[in-house]
Amino acid sequence: MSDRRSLLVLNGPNLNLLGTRRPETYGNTTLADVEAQVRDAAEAADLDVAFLQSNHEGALIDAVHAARGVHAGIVINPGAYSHTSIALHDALEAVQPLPVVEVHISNVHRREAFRHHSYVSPQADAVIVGAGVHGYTLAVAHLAHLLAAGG
Ligand code: DHK
Repeated sequence: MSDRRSLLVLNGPNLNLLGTRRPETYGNTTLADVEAQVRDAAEAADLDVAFLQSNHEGALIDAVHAARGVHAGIVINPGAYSHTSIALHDALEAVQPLPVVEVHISNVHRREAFRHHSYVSPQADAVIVGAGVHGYTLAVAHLAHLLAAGG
């Protein structure tokens, strides 16, 4: 078994449909493609990856809880739960000081007002918005940077 540090990459509801759902907003890249890109970026930083998508709030919360003591950081695109889930906020708070990077593929600030607030952002060390699926690679790079700086 590898003793490399690992990242948990979480995707919330509807992101399993990436590539076919509103391509004008989210692009044509599938979640499988995103996973491959994330694995490449993590490999380059000498990190392992656990990649999970769920349409269920409780499953995402369980995954956050289980990250403690197992993963060195979390990348999370909470999908619409960003805008609704105090429970996800509390779960991320409960696993601090695990570093967290929140990703939104689209620029939520150019979209409907209900997407402008995220309950997750106060728990995130960084928020990457509007960079398309490249945001996941940026998030991995930022976590690698934090881990290299902080040990
Ligand atoms: C993804 C979603 O599914 C939306 O509910 C969010 C986010 C935006 C994204 O841009 O990745 O509002």
